[in-house]
Amino acid sequence: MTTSPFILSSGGPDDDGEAGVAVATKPKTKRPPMYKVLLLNDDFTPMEFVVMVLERFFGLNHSQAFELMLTVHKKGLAVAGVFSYEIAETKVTQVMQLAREHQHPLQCTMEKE
Ligand code: TYC
Repeated sequence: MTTSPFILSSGGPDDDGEAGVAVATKPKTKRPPMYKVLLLNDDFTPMEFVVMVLERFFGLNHSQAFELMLTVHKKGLAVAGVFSYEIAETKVTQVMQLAREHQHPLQCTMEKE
């Protein structure tokens, strides 16, 4: 967690010279929350289908996609990418729709980081 600097009012060309309580203002520059898109293992979805999904929707090259597919296969799940809420939701919808069209039980979910 990074800390933003505080701005203190005192001195400076705009100061009115009055004595008073120093006011500290925290600049509100909160980054938007990010979401992990998770791919879940199952016993039926073909490995090559998962590799194709990772290439098509997550921008991985073939060897990166194959490696991540194997991680899901062995560990049960893995993070396919981290995105803003809207982008993550779109990825999940795209994966689930394609899996349904091909009648594969592949599951894809999202989770706040
Ligand atoms: N376990 C599947 C199989 O052996 C392959 C697979 C990998 C399925 C990753 C889903 O998210 C997944 N055919």
